[in-house]
Amino acid sequence: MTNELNQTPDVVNSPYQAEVEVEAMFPPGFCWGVATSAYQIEVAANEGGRAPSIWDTFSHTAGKVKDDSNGDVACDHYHRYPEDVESMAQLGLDCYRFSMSWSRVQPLGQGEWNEEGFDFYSRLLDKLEEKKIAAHLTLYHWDLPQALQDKGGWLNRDCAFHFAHYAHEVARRFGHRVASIATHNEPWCSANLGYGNGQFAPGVVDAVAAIQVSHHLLLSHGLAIQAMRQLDVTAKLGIVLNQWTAEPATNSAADQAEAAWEYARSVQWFMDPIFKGHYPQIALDRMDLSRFDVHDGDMEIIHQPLDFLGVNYYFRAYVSTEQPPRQPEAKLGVTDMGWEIYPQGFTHLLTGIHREYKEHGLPPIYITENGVAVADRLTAGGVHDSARIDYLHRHLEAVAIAIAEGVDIRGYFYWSLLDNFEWNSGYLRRFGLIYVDYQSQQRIWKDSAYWYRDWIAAVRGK
Ligand code: IFM
Repeated sequence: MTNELNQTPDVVNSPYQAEVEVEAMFPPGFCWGVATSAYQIEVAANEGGRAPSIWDTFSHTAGKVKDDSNGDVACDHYHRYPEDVESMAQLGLDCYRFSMSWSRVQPLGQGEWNEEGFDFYSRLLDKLEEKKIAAHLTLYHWDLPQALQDKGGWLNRDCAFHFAHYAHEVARRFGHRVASIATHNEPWCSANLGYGNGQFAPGVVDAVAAIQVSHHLLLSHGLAIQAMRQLDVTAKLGIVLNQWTAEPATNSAADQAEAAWEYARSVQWFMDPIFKGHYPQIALDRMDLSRFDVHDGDMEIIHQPLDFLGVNYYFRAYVSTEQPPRQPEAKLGVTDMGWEIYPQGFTHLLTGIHREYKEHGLPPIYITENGVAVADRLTAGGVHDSARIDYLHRHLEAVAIAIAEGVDIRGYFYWSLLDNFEWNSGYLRRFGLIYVDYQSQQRIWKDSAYWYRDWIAAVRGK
């Protein structure tokens, strides 16, 4: 893996010099967008018949969120969505990725549907249609109805079947109004942060449970795709995975083996079942899958043809077995999340999955998330976030190189439109192109928003 990686052009040394060429490397019809999620922006926690999700419970538990905040109001997008869609139109976006709050449309996660909840999403879609912005809907961005958690959540196999039922109903209502439906956002996080280290809701710390949960999430994905396919919807169907390359710190056999294992348990753990119909061999060699509840036929259910794959990229994994572990040089620095800025990894990742899965039904890829947290400061003159512009430019360049190397990438969604509730970091981290003053709910365009608008216009002008 290392040798192949080293052959990819070095993004660190090339940004800006080839600006015109890079812009021209995006094919006609490439879709430019932004992404958000329900709990992070909507939330109007107690309005419109919405019931609590696991994130309401978690964020209201003392000590779970760094600034002791919650998503009760967040960006008040539930009321301000017309203004937010207006901003998207002014940015010149083709597409918008958002998630549906399951407990808004089905408060208990099974049984009764909440019409008021569906009405909200219908009004949002009306507004997007009016502005000719294609809607890309994610069914699950981590906010499981609390009522299902009370029955065991994703550790309970039944949850997968409830999810498929929910997917079917959403597709029945909106499957002809949205451009795509993704089943899950970043199931790696739901399993490993929700159940592995407990940093995210529901806050369970149990490595074995995390593996069982990841299997149920994959199963729910397969069941949901099957359920939605029955409806003959026009929406493209897929899943969104967060991915990274795992790069060994040295050429030592130990580092190389550990990097291969890291890649297997994060990227291939989800990709192999979906595209190859089995868990990665290296994981099967290291783990005793018979300890887990995997039924005959599950892998066939998970292994459904997809119309698209969503890839979220933020950083690489730098793998060192030395003690203390070697740290990456971080030539481009780290973000406000403490994540290394490493655009080369983006190209490596995309070309790598293309190579590995193209013979296994890999569909067109959308970059469904990529973005940066910056310690933005609002001044009288605005928000001068040159670091975000630099990040964006370098990562778009990395995507362009992957396209030039033959990867079929159809769109890019910046994370995120607005500053928002950054999970266990609360409101301490800002990813938005648009600054949110949480006291007044005023939205202020950062320099990066103007830059992204002009970038999109320039690409279209080619
Ligand atoms: O804010 C999150 C998003 O919800 C999922 N992907 C990563 C983002 C930044 O941490």
